[in-house]
Amino acid sequence: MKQPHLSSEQINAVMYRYNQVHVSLNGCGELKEEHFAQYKQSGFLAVEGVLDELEVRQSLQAIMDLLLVDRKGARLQFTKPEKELRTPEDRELAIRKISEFVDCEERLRRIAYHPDIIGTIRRIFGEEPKLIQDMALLKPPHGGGEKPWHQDMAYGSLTYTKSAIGVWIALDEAAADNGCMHVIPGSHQEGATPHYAVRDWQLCDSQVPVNRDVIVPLKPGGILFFHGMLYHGTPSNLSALRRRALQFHYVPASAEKVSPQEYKRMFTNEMTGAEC
Ligand SMILES: O=C(O)CCC(=O)C(=O)O
Repeated sequence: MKQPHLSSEQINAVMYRYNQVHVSLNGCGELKEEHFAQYKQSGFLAVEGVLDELEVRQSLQAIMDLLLVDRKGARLQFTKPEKELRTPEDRELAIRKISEFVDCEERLRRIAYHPDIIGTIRRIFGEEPKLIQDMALLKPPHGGGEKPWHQDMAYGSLTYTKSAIGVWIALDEAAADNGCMHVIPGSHQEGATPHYAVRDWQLCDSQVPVNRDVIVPLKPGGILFFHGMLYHGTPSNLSALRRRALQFHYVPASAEKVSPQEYKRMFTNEMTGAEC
């Protein structure tokens, strides 16, 4: 059952559920063994207040500088051709993603290697983490696009022999109506699932157990740590508020990339032939 003909409003209503709300922990200092055991079960761990106000403010300033002043070495992805974007407001409304900035933007590099983030991941992995991807994901008001349900490890650059961890950091308040994270608790235990090119590289809509969807609202500085196989997605931002976030991915230092053949076997319909 494809949903590409539906409007953003309809997709937000059909593919997402909003009434199961996860309650996050407060600060990495609260993390105990039981929370790491829960991470194993549910595939995610949400913690408010990891970044302080200054770190949030500096991260937002760094992102806006890359977007509006100097991109340095970073990649910018817009929803319209860049040459049509004449004003700062045009650029802000059309930006979707800024990536590959950790080597050129010191303020964001510091966040990627934040001691509380690295310490938490080290406890989950039981070994040193290696940063493999850095990006800012921006959902402008009044239409910032959906990221359909997917597993991050289905994206080739994140497919390693050991499970990756995504670290998603709210820089604006992320709430039900501006595109906060939605997760299917425990779905990482179902393993690699075929993805299809529908609205994006995504799980087949009909295979998403929307009745198990839990939302993870976060305040600025709050973080969602999640397993690379966890089903997750974000609906369109149809509100009047911005939703800007950072997302970093890490793998255990000993992990290696899987071969292209193995990737295809894991994340495409090569084995089953099932269509979406
Ligand atoms: O921030 C978002 O809107 C979606 C992030 C996400 O799930 C991803 O890029 O893998």
